[in-house]
Amino acid sequence: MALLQSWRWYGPDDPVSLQDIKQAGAEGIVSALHQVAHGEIWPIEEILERKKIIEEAGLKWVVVESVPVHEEIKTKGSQCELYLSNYRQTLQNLAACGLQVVCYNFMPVLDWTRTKLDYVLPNGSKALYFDWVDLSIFDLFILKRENAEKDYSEKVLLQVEKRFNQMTEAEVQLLKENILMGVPTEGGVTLEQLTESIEIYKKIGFDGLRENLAYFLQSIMDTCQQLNIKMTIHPDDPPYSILGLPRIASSKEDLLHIIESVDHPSNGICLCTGSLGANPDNDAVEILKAVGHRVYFAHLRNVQKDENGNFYESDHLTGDVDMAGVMKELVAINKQRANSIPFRPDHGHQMLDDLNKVTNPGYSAIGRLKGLAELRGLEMGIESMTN
Ligand code: DNO
Repeated sequence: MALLQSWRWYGPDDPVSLQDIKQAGAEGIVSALHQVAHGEIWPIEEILERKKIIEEAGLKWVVVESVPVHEEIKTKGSQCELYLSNYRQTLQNLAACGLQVVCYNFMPVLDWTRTKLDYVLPNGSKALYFDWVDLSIFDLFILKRENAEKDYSEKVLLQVEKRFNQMTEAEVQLLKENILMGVPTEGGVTLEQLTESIEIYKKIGFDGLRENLAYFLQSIMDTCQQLNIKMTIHPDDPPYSILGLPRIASSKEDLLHIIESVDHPSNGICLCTGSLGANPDNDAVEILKAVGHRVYFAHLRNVQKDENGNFYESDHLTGDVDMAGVMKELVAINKQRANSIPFRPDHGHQMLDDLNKVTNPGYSAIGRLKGLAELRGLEMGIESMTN
């Protein structure tokens, strides 16, 4: 039984069509109802409608990515119980439609963060990029967070002012938009909202956020068990605390803590090799070995870091992540499963014809097609050598 080759589809407005996805050779679709406001119950009719569109194209909706966790739950605010009850109802509606693998994250306010969405590689294709100096420019001069300079190395601080002074107004504006963007199609946050949230999370801190995650998981585990739903937490991307916000899913220790603190088979992990790989202390193979029994979904992507910790998203097979090692382990874990583990080529370079198109950052067709093709070949090669 091979891994389930999957593909993220943002829905009918995604510039990449279901037919494109079929041509890329994926079978499974990873999708979400991005039109539903965070925290609201996903209506059964809308889930069924999305499912029908996918099935009519000859594909299968295999993972829901994401059912966003409302900030009231993450911060355990006064409306927390209401949003927990909504979350459970959404899970019930999804299961009623046959959807049983759900991805989510517990990153405060911001989802994944990059400072540049069009980093040009030597071959002319474009990649997503994260740069600490740019992040500190945002933090110090745009967000103007109190005591922000304490969170950056001397090396970064030495460059920040000079680079900021050389930036045009348009470049500053773009940096701000990139960082505040969040998930495309779901809308980002404003500077004011971010500042407010930073204050709230300051009080919650690392331990408080861990407790809030455990509370969330405890509140939904019975529902998951009844419905046979597997929750998969997405690691922090990048795997660091940024802008003074705590992050609790960044390392092997964090992920082990998460699955042990609420020790239930439905409390699972989405192994995102690119997210984890951005920290030199993380070894994706070692992490997979430690938490593999709870991995129900994988994002396969690679990153190339420089000596200052900045990174760009590299080709799927080359970069700091030992993708062959990850695949070997994933293939072995998959063999012990009743259902194939879905994986998707996570992100891809904007290349060839896609350079002339507007697509969701990281989610153009051709770069992901290339990634999927390489990963599929890698899996097949590993399978043939182990059989
Ligand atoms: C980025 C994605 C993330 C992911 C969420 C899961 O490309 O991997 O936005 O979907 O963090 O909740």
